[in-house]
Amino acid sequence: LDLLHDLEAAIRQQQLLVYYQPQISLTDGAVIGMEALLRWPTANGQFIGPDRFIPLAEQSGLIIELGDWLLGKVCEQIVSWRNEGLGDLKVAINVSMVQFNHDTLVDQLALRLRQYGVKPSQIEIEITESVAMQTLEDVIDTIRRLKQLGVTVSIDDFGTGFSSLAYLQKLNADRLKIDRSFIREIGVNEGSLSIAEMVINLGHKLGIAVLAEGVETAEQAALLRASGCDEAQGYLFAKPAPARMLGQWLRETQ
Ligand code: G
Ligand code: G
Ligand code: G
Ligand code: MN
Ligand code: NA
Repeated sequence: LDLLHDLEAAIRQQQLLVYYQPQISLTDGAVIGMEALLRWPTANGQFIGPDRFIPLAEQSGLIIELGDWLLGKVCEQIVSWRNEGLGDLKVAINVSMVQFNHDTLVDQLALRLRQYGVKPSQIEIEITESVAMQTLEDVIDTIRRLKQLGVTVSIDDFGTGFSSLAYLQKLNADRLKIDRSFIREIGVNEGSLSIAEMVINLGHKLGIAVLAEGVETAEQAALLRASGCDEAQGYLFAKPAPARMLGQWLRETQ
């Protein structure tokens, strides 16, 4: 309860930070987007991780306000990168179960996009496989409305849930993100690359792009590329960092 109080204060006082991590095409090395990741710095110079405060924000309902704040910040950043001559970058935003199920999600997005002059195609909504496995008709309908608005949708942490092929096809997502736990074991145990290959083939059969999360070594990237994986994200390319550092990284690498 104390932590929730602190979180409310931190949001009100604009103390939360948005870090960004690039997503890279394995075909040509181009940046296809950035994932926005929340950070809560504390007075002693350490961070409280989103794994701790997002569930708290969800239980209290604060997540709706926090999500709207993040969306505003991300739009502001997209405009700022554009003004710096870095082009129209795309940003992926994580949306939790409570946010995804809240009836204002699509309207909130439409409003912010218009307010900041950001194209809908510059936003991707990441939902976890567990969110995607709730009441089928509702999930399909929300994804349909998001796509109608023009934003894209990815399924995060893919492989940790139990979606079927038929189910995935109905969801009509734009991207599958292979969970980090499988990528970590590539080169260590045989089964992990097989699982990654199955997800890649599954995605491609359905016309969905596939991104590997948590790529840390050149060997992992090479094996994934050879297996037809479209995109990757991970420490090998860049760690999540504040926007100005990403701007610098973009100017140096692209
Ligand atoms: O960046 P890190 O590995 O610490 O993130 C831990 C978890 O927190 C990840 O599952 C990530 O999706 C989630 N997360 C990070 N930022 C946000 C956010 O803005 N909203 C939601 N709902 N989850 C987030
Ligand atoms: O063009 P289309 O919307 O079908 O593409 C969806 C995504 O699937 C693209 O981003 C593309 O990168 C990815 N993709 C990569 N390889 C293949 C493939 O062999 N077959 C299909 N259908 N899609 C692929
Ligand atoms: O669940 P989600 O995929 O949204 O969360 C991504 C999380 O993975 C973030 O917390 C981010 O900090 C972390 N991450 C990103 N790249 C790597 C990586 O290469 N290795 C590890 N261990 N974690 C990573
Ligand atoms: Mn994510
Ligand atoms: Na993930």
